[in-house]
Amino acid sequence: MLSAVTISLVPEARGGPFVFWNGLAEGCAQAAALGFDAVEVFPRDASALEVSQLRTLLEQHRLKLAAVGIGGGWVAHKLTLTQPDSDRRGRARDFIRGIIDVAADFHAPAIVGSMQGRAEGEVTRDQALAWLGEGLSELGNYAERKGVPLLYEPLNRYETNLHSRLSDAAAWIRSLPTRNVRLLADLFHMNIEERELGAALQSAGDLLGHVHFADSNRQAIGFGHTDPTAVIAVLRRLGYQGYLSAEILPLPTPEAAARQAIAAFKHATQATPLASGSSC
Ligand code: LER
Ligand code: MN
Repeated sequence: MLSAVTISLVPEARGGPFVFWNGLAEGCAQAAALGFDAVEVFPRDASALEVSQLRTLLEQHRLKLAAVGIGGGWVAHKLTLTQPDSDRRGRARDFIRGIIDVAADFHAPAIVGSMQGRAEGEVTRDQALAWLGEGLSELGNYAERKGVPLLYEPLNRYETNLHSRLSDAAAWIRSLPTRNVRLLADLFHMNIEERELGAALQSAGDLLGHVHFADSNRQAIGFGHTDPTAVIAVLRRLGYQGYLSAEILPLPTPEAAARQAIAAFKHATQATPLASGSSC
């Protein structure tokens, strides 16, 4: 398993669960200094991502790109795959294709989280799921042609009413006419929605494509009350070799959050003792 830490490039997302906020250069330098394997980047849109700068920084710091979040499409542009206006749904797909193009150049997947939207107003849940399924199928196949999976992330009930549990989402994804959508398991959302983290991860099985490594209070693992032991045990049983990515609040400071996240990752995956001052 590999470690990753988040960098947000979206000013409108301030207050959100991302560790580094001061640009790619500073975020990559700090991630590398702390020993992360990769960064997960949250751009405003595809055109706002400085691809050549990112490539240089990743090479310079020997980092990989773990994934690219597409939530900027919702936060900054108010687009989702399930809006009643077909023109806006089309623009949402275009937006996501743009991110897939950029991410695929780095062999990284794009993440459909908040751009899944929700059923509300005139849009029933069945209708929203039909639109979401069409969107993910088309975009999943598009990503497949680029050689990368597409990640779909169930969110807690306060963020979506479409899929909030991994087992429901897994069954639904298996019913779609694409074989290229994988599940993102965010331990923060799961702490709200799942009866038991290990069993939920097990239900995702080989669909599991990415993990957001966040504690119950959305801080670094060890700052809340999640016991990562069972999580890691199940991930090992599943043969999961992907990322545990710290999509967490930058608390008490970005550096302290990142330091705790990498200490907890090493402790959980390599049985490394935690540095004094850390807990988990
Ligand atoms: C995105 O990865 C996520 O977890 C959402 O809660 C974004 O707010
Ligand atoms: Mn997440």
